[in-house]
Amino acid sequence: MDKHHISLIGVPLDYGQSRRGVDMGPSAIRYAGALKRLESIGHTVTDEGDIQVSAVEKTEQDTNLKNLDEVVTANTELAGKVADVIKQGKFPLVLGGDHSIAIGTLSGLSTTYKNLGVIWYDAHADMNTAETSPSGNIHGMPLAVAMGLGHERLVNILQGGQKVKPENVVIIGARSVDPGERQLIKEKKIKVFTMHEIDRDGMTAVMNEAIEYLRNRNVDGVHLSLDLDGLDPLYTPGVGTPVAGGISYRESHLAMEMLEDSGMITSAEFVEVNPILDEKNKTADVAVGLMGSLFGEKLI
Ligand code: B3U
Ligand code: MN
Ligand code: MN
Repeated sequence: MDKHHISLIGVPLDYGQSRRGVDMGPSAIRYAGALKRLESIGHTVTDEGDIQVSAVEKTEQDTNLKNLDEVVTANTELAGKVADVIKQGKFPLVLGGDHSIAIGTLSGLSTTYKNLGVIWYDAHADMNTAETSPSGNIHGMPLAVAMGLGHERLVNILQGGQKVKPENVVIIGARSVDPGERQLIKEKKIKVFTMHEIDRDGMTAVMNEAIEYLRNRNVDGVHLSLDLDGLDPLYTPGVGTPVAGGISYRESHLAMEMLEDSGMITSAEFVEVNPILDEKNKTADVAVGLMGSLFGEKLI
């Protein structure tokens, strides 16, 4: 995989949650200058355009897997696209869209990576299933699905079974975890750095430990799944489910720089940017800034 040849894939999907507007995330991130920013660092960038998502108005559904059909359709297409991009040796950089798109991204990645590491940068654990979800929103389920848990139509996208091993997952920034997720984290012994560890040990120690942990797992690639609500809503107000007390702007840049220095990241996605809830595209600007750090932009 050539980190210097990046493929941008937009996924204008908002069916994985209940607030409209996150489907405009890819446009907002492009508008904030993602392409130019990455090119200015010296990378070659191909914009693959957007995955097709039907724009039908949602109706209220009494189900614990809201908009399942739409989420499955878009993620199936995304998975195929991601699989193609890696086969061409390019770095997939996926722009959300709500976090349910990680289901497609990870399915696509699993065609090549057999021992993939995942860094889940998020206020939430996204490890619910239809049985444990308090909302029925699929964006709260993708990490469980990637581990092979959840509705079969989600688990079987592209190919059946587990796409990511629980012991290869590191969650960073968690501070809003549901009871069912907490149980699953314990059962699967997931490595989680909550805000407690970040406050107590500092981001440098947390990232060093996360990188070391994944190295010891002998992963054949590492996917960064970055939910902008991992940061404090002071910096990224344009997200559907903001949670106070989050990771700072500076800690996040440091984390991205340390991941770049580690040389281990082989794919990434930036999700949950909702321009309707945002203040002058601030959240998309932060996303693009973080991409700069992740792809090697230097301060001097
Ligand atoms: N855990 C809750 C809330 C949530 C998950 N992901 C986001 N919000 N962004 C749920 O609905 O599963
Ligand atoms: Mn998330
Ligand atoms: Mn989240």
